[in-house]
Amino acid sequence: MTAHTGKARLVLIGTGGTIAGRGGSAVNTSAYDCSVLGIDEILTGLPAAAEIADIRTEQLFQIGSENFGTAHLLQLGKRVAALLQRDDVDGVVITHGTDTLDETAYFLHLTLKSAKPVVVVGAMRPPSALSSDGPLNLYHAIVVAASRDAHGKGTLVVANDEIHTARDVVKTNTFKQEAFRSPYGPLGYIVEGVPRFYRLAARRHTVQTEWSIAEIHDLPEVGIVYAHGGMTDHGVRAMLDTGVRAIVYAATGNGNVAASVVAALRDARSRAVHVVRASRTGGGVVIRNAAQPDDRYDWLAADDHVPHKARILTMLALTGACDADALQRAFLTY
Ligand code: DAS
Repeated sequence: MTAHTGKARLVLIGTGGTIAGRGGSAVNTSAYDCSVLGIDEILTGLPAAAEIADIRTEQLFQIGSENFGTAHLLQLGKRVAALLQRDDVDGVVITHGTDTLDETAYFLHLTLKSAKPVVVVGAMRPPSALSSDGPLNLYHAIVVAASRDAHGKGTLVVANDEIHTARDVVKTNTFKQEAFRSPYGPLGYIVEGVPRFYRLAARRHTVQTEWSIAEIHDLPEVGIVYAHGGMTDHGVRAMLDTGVRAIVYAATGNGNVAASVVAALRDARSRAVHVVRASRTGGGVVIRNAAQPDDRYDWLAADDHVPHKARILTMLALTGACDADALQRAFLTY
């Protein structure tokens, strides 16, 4: 970067998504082409950002986030970590598709070893649409990443004037602008271009976790099986044949497992595949040994992690000690 102007020095990484999308007309708020605008083009449409920070851009990917795989997580994490190590980088903003934005943000939250702000941001409407949320979300993300107040708070997600911790935030709607919600509420707001924090994430993150992106070269495969009425064991048995290291069972209610599936999930353990009971409800906790005898079956309870966040945490936990006690501890620590 060039001479320091005194403003925060940020790197803006583009990865695609609706925030980089374009519709045929201004009324295409839900049907449009994703991942077509380059990150420079997006930033050019937001001249106010230059008043806040000195911003350098990088186009890392140009894909819908439904196509993010573990290789993308690793490549993005390693790039962000390398940038955060530099003295001339004060923070990083990542533009991202909204579909799996919460998963990527949680992965970074658990693996980056820096207190510098990292903000992940997307949009529910492309910049070409009437009342697009893209420009304001991005402006707010830049404002947050440039703020001293955002230091040490882990990876943050900014949407709809709100600042969320990556641990809690979940995409909860297919098309509405208020799609991103945290079960315990946001950490703060951005009001008139100024971040205001009101609370902190209680669980460990970034510099306090046992994982460093620098040391992770591969992630084990973990699958999710979604429970429903009339459940059979077909999904679990098919997944067992794929060689997964763990299955997150997106159970009904508070982690109930249909009698028709119990034997297949017990077979999983006899094949050294871990079983994580999470809930498909999207809220609340799954308590160890409550709905199912986890001690007896050697299964795990996901606490309040939604199934797709439980998958991220399980993949990371499996890069270290693989015994069930260590995995269960991870769900209660992070
Ligand atoms: N295609 C989806 C994605 O990239 C759309 C979005 O960004 O909202 O996640």
